[in-house]
Amino acid sequence: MCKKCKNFYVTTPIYYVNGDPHVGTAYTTIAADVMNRYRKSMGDDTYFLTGTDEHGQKVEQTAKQKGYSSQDWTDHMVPNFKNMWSALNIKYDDFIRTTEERHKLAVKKILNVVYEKGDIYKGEYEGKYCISCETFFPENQLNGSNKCPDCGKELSLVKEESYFFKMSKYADMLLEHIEKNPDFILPHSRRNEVIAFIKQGLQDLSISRNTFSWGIPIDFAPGHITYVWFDALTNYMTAVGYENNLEMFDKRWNKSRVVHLIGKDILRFHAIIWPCMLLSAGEKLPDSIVAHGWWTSEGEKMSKSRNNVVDPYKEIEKYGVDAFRYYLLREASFGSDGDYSTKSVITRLNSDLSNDLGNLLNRTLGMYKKYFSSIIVAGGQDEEIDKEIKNLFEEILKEVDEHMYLFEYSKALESIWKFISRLNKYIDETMPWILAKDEDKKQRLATVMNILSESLYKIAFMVSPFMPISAKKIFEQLGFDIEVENMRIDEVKDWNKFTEGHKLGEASPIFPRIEIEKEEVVVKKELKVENPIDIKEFNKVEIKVVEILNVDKVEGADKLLKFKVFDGEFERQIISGIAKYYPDFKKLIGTKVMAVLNLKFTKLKGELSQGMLLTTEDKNGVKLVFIDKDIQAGAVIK
Ligand code: ME8
Repeated sequence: MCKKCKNFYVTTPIYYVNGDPHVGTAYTTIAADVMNRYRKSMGDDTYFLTGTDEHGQKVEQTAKQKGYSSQDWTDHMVPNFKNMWSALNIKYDDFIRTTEERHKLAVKKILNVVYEKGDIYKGEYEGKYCISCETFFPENQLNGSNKCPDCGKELSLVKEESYFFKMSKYADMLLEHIEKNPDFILPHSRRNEVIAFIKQGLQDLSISRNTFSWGIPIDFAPGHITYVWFDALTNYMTAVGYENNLEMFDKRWNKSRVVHLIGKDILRFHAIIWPCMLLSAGEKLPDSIVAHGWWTSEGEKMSKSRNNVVDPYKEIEKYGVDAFRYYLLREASFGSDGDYSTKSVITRLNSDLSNDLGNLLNRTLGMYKKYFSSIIVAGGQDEEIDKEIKNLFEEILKEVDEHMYLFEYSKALESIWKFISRLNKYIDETMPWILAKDEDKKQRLATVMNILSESLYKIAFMVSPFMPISAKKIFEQLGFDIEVENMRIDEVKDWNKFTEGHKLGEASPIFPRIEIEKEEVVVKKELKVENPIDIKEFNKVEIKVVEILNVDKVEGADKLLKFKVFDGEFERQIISGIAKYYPDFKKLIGTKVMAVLNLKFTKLKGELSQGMLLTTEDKNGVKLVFIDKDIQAGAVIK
């Protein structure tokens, strides 16, 4: 692991061009930008890549629907991404498009290397495919359903000649790598999910398609194009010279800390398929794959039909770019899901930015102006409380660095705000307004005011990766003209910036308070049924009340619980993946819940499952659907 590596390479997923960027894609891109700026400020030699994923059936279909050729459609969509990233103040080093020549050559190269290695063979693929997720689903992941387990959309049946990548061959090597490299998958909580998936047994991967043409042709397989994920994942190497600049590749891939930031939806592609491809190609694996959680909007899944997709342009118009960036990274901890709601945005921004940081700046500059006409005056010896502030700063720097190493943005900001709160308290404790009344205490007053001013300088530095524009404004109000992108940690460690005679700037509010009643809290929604079914279809599902007779863990499967239930006639065994939500699962014995009883029986982790317990899920987690105890087991739910 390249923990001390001074070269840092961060990537976002390359986004599909079938739709416009939105708050979800903005989130990952902002997170990557913040991390890139942070590492640069710590003295690293950084590289930041984003881009667009332009091939595949989904893009081809969208282009057709819109009346464009595939290439014209992608050309038409790319500026939407670039413009949004520019509006969000994203400073990437490269923007890759998978239709570029350099990428096509890189994909050809890796395919040929893997083929030469003997890891690709010809076969036939017959099975289900989700066009929306561009994913093949073997039957054992579907339990007889024809819906995509990830996005819920209808699956297509694919039957075609295909070339397969021997992914199964690399399962053990990958497991060993994951075990030996604890930071390979971050946050750590996501590691087990990947390990469990690999341990279920990896299947070889179909990596070519021959029933449509929007993709990269394969040299050794005439008539076939590359499976879009095999194509897309390679982008991370293309951009750093895999095919055309070996010197760059050595520096930016082999000798860098390589980090892929992604959403949890595409963790398996990055933590399983991609490393297996690299193992086969004989290349270094990325150092960390960091999967963040999912954003909902006002408590609901974001979707066009619900008309509740958060549009970053509107948000930055209302609150400003920096506030938007800050909110996203502060509100949800990076691995967890977050809910974007107008109320929480306003509450968060008013409390953290206007009250805590804004007030500290205004109070400090206001007092300096009042007591010393905004000209820095030399202070005296530090007292205990001043030393405490200085020590706290050292601690905070360390804390922030530890959190940022693990991509814990929210915790890093929390640490910075601990410093801000302490300083607000420091003002109350040192009471400059009292010191100002006493001529003999002028030097003490200057010491206190200098600690405050210099702390603000340090705060501006610490928040600059998150809020570069505001950081620059804080510096300006402190009397410094600084390019925040060029600032490095060594310049802020010491307490020596505010020398006698330095003139502070003018105070003006950087984070104005947002009045909640003025803000329109209107989310336009239209009542629409997304996948209508008729009553006959509904009646096919047998849902009944069952009584839980016993519950146990399933050996070797952390997530699963094994229920013995009574359905009014028979005892059944039902396996349910809810162990995490019921640590005291024995308490469930005797309760009555809802279950679907006419699902095909299936085996999970070798255990027979004769039905499915119904659950609900919201931001607090998953819960069984409990039924009044007076209702008998076997009662039909209709
Ligand atoms: O998957 N909350 O592209 P994509 C948080 N092309 N993040 C979200 C989100 C939400 N509601 N919605 C989307 C692809 N995202 C492939 C990637 S990489 C080699 C190929 C973000 O356009 C999140 O980062 O569907 C997620 O992983 C990504 O958008 C998916 O973007």
